[in-house]
Amino acid sequence: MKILILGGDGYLGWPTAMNLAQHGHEVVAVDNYLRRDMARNEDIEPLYDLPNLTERCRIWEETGGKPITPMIGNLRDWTFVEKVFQAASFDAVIHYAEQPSAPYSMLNRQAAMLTISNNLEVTANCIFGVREFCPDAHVIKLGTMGEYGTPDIDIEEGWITIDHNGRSDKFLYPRQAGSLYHTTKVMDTDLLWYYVRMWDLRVTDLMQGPVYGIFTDENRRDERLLPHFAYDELFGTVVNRFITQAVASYPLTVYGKGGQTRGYLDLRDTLQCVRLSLESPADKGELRIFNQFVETFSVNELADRVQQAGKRVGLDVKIENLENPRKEKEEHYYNPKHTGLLELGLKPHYMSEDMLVEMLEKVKKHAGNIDKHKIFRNTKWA
Ligand code: USQ
Repeated sequence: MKILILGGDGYLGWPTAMNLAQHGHEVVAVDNYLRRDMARNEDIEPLYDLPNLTERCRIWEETGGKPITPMIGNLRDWTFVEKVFQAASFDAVIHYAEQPSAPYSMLNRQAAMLTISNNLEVTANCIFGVREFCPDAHVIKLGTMGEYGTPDIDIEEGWITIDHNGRSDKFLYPRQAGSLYHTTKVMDTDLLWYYVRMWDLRVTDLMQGPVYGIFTDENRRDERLLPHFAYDELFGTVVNRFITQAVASYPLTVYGKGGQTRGYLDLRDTLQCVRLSLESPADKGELRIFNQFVETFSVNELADRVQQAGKRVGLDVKIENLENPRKEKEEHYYNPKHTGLLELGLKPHYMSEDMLVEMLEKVKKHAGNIDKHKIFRNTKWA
């Protein structure tokens, strides 16, 4: 298939590009380095430096990978969007090109506006690009489990049938996001659903939980092919942060009571889920929704697992319950369904101690780059 990846430089975009190229697909990867620029502007360094997207495509090909074509530009700019969509007649468009951080979106008005404008404009441009240049293409949109929030009832896979006053109809499952970032993802879903109804687009919306991990089948051959690895409060997801904190002898930053429960997955499973969705596309006029995670953990459980894994590499990991900078439920019911991707053939990589130990060992090699001041900045959400 000819595949367009929007946001091809990111933590998920770059591993996806390599994985799909390796599986024989023709890949064009687009990015404007928004994520790198935002981090630089906030004085945040990643754990290790990485070459830019164009360089990484070159290194990938030099080390035996099948070609990935990079395109650098801003997808909010329609002239650039036209150029991108004219690069090939695409069978699928994978849309990751968003400001991806919940804490960043809560920083201040400017960060909020960037999140709203970027995420909604790029999603709209993606929809208009597909409609104009490849109306049969399958759009795979990275959504988030955070769209549902933490309701006190079971979370369905995207849709719910409601019986009301003796009549019944099917609706998008109620969404009540906990951050502005997550709210823009709710709005993305609404935009996509609207244009699925208007223009018969074919769309898969992947409601993904927090991802962890570094290694994939494609990046072990060369350090420069690794994904971005963030450990700071704004861009690091919780498991990657805890691993780094363990290495830096910084007590694991459990927010509040630590009962916050989410559905987690290994980076390698993101790649599987996207590829499985791609290879069995949604129908025309269908908004298909999958809940994309493999197992649920509370923050306390994650901290305990990292502490245990730390023992194996000689680390005495401490855990600290900090006053929660976020406004979220710290003890709650959480039972989201997630059978759709398993039915498509997903073979989960469950969180193992071996995997955590491998991450700890990798991060240890870069321990000299960890800046402890960047771990916790206490940005209040409310
Ligand atoms: N947490 C801590 N300590 C920390 C960091 C986080 O206790 O040092 C807690 C948070 O309060 C939260 C949970 O861990 O309850 C997960 O936080 P996270 O930062 O790993 O994930 P989140 O901010 O929700 O966002 C991440 C990705 C986002 C994606 C989302 C999926 O950055 O792009 O959409 O995971 S989900 O959480 O299911 O909405």
